[in-house]
Amino acid sequence: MAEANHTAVRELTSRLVSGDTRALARAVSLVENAAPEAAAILSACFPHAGRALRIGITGAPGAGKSTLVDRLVQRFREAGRTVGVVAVDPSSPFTGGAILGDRIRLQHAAEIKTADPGLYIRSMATRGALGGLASTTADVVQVIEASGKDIVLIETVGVGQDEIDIVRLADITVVVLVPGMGDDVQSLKAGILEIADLFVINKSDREGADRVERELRALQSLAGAHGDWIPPILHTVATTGEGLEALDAAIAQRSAWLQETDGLTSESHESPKGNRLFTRRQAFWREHITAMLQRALLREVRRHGLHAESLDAAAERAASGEKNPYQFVPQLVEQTFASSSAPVTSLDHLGIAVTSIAAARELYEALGLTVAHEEIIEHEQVRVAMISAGGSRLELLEPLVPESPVGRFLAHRGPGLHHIALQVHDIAAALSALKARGVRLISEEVQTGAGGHLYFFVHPSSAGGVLLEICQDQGKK
Ligand SMILES: Nc1nc2c(ncn2[C@@H]2O[C@H](COP(=O)(O)OP(=O)(O)OP(=O)(O)O)[C@@H](O)[C@H]2O)c(=O)[nH]1
Ligand SMILES: [Mg+2]
Repeated sequence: MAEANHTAVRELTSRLVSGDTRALARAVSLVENAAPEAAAILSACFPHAGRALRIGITGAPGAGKSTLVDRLVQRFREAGRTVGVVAVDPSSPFTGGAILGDRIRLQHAAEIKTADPGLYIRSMATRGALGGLASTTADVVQVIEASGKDIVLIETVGVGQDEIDIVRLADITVVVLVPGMGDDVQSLKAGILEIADLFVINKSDREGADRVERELRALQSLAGAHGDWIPPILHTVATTGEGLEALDAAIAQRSAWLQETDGLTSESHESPKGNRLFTRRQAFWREHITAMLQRALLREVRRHGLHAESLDAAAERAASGEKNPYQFVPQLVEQTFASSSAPVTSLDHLGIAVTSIAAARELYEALGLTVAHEEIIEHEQVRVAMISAGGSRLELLEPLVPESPVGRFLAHRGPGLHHIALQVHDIAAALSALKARGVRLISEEVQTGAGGHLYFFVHPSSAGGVLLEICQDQGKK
């Protein structure tokens, strides 16, 4: 099964790397939906990604972003450059415009079918995915890049932190403004102003474009130092294509600027390590790796106790005051790390066959050890007494009848070490791993013992002459 998946992923990625649009579309869907194959797909795409120029286009709803993207795509394609487009959460129809001659409404995540193999257009609408929209978009861009596109355009509606995070993954961020915003320029999210590498005042056929520019310049001068790039302000009319040549040129200029060394590093000019693009990509990866880590850790915590249902239960108990989240969150974290640090947590106990527990326990009690509990296990016809010994335990076993397994052991070998019990995190995995190695087992299934305790036994002939019990850790007791 896992093997089949592995082969399927390899096939899919090799098809997408060689430019197969259907394979690309399928891989993007799997990644967007966080399918089980997503990690393997991304990993296989990584060596082929990172070569495209990423251009982020953000701005208020209806500012003309899609119309601009459409124009840019046309120009890039005419120049022979291949293009991928990701429209995140489009609220208005994506204009296939000049490319398709039609306006197409994208309600949900979907592809726009283009006859041009050098162009791939995708809309995304995945909100609330584990790890966030920005992280998912970054992954989708990786996959599109791996398909060999020269340029990836990312369109987002610039209203919130999500969008700021998304365009930050771009190498060049274009912020689109429109006349008639009036004082709105003042209220533009500070974040948006800071991330802009280029400002485009679209719909410059309308009145007030100059005023927007004046306000923008005032804000820019207020903001003070810019480093050595002052974001240019361009005027466009996306519907007619006016100003697009200048925008194209400004993008090229910014792109060339990114290839230069930033003067801060001592790396040689030839080394990509010294250039600004590298610095920008490094900042991107720093953020993306952090997001990936958060996602991976959350997944791990969920595997170790915080399932979706128990999150609801925990929330309910926190709201009712029954459970203190400031205590249980650190506990959950500790539990996750304690149990994921090694495949075997500890030696759970040593089982010792005795003729009389009453007689045997005296010795341990004289040593100051306490007998935790004593009970009868009916189906094994044995009485057991557990003695805590540091982090581990001793289990005294007294047969109830001579024909019981422990009774027969005593008859053959006399009192002494009967078995060793190791604790594992995943008993089912341990069982199948041993089965796969042809290890001789006492029973082929996991057994349930007293108090729901899960265990199975490995035959001494496969375990160096000692009967070996494998049991599931049940969280520290
Ligand atoms: N007058 C004028 N209209 C424009 C211009 N650019 C775009 N439009 C129109 O503005 C409307 C919105 O354009 P879109 O390109 O869909 O805008 P958008 O920013 O992608 O919109 P969302 O994706 O919904 O945020 C459409 O009716 C366009 O035809 C322009 O330069 N001048
Ligand atoms: Mg749009």
